[in-house]
Amino acid sequence: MTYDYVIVGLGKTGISCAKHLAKINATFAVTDSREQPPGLDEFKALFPDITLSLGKFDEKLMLTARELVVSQGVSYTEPAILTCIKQGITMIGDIELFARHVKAPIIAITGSNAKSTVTTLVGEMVKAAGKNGKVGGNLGTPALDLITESEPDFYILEISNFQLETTYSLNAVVACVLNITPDHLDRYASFDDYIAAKQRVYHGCHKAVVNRDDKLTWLPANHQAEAVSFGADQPQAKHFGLISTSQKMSDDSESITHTYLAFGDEKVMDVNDLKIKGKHNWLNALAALAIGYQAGLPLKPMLQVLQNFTGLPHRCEWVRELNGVTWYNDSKGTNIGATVAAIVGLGSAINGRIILLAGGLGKGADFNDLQPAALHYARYVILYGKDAQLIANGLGGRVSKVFVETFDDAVKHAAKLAQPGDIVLLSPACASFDMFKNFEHRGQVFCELVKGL
Ligand code: UMA
Ligand code: ADP
Repeated sequence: MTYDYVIVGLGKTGISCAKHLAKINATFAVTDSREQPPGLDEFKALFPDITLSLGKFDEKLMLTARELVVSQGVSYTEPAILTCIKQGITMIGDIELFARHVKAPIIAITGSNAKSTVTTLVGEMVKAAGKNGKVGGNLGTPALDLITESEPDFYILEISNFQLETTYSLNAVVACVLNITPDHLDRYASFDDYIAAKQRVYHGCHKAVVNRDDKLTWLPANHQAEAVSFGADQPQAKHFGLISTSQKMSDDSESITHTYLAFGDEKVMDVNDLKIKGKHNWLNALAALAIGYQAGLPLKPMLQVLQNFTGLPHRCEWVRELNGVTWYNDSKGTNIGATVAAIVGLGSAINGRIILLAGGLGKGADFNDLQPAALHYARYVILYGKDAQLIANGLGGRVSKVFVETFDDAVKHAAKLAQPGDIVLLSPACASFDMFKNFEHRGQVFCELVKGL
């Protein structure tokens, strides 16, 4: 028996691929290295007669496929997958299946951090402009689950670097790399390979949005697409940036500085009118405006979205004020770039200091990169989980740190160490899978513990 496709991995991605392939009457089988993959019950209910091989990657089965559809959480260096590639079997992912099938324009957003925040913002802006937009991808709803009989005006997809590796036909109408800082180094031979994966989002794109302050996000030199940039400095005409003005107060030497989101030399919004806080979120707002602008959306409705957007759960999410201490849940801070942004974004806006909770799976990161922000803003760093010692080594001797056994102890210790005016920030700079189901689960447990203080 041979199959059009063999799906590798039966999590959210695998299930969405099975449903799609059934809908287009393709023949397929499924394999997952686990005996009890998350999608098992749903799959058996939907596809009782489809071949399912569990407990290991079934190489024999995979070799009967015309194409492998590999879930992004499965490393493409798995021996069974490499054997198939050597036999000339194409390896694709869910985004490739999606791109081959849909007609409506795709807005594709990637980057080391801010993907979900900006993708959500652009989705809201498309709707505020009176257009029909469907939002999904790495953000949560698998891309294939967005497909229905009627096509929307736009698909707005958050795409991870793993998904980009197996995508060839994206041809996005607007493509954006928000920022690039090291992450997932346990799955890439080098940082260059990680950058190359991100850059794939620009393949065949009509228009691009790039980060002026991060050369790694810029279009390849010979690329034809028209690029609009966002950045922290004053923008040229038709680009997005920040304009700061300082007004001398009447008598004393004091002067107050106002910062605005700007489009060319036009000040379009005071950053204090944003509900999402921190300079990194000013840049996210600018990125969303630039992407919406490239998609042809009018400015006004986009600015209204920015005035109302309170941010996503687990991204520098305000949790509680207790005894003059403010608690924030930044559980989606799963790499050092994110945690540095959260520390600086929140730390620079308070007189107190930050008590940082960090730990979990370090994914091969170099925690020296966390030291400058921790030295400047942290009163203590409370460390837990598998790579706590690795983080401690990176932080060096001058950062005050405390090791705790359990996550519960981490929260209790933070409550003891924090002083009025301080912030306690969960931004682990690590993946959560050593102690939790995922980053959402980690954030939920944190919020429950904080509310229980
Ligand atoms: N796994 C096995 N054996 C298998 C298949 C999977 O052990 O045969 C394990 C792997 O450890 C893997 C985990 O299962 O890490 C999840 O793999 P998956 O690709 O099946 O996960 P899905 O449930 O399909 O969810 C994935 C993304 N999760 C991961 O890549 C871990 C979800 O993004 C995404 O919403 C979903 O696809 C739909 O696109 C989350 C994520 O953490 C937010 N993404 C990573 C990130 O943002 O850093 C890339
Ligand atoms: P992603 O989907 O890429 O993980 P999110 O919007 O979920 O992005 O944010 C993930 C983390 O990155 C959050 O912890 C947030 O504090 C941090 N973050 C948000 N915006 C930025 C930015 N512009 N630069 C660096 N880190 C950021």
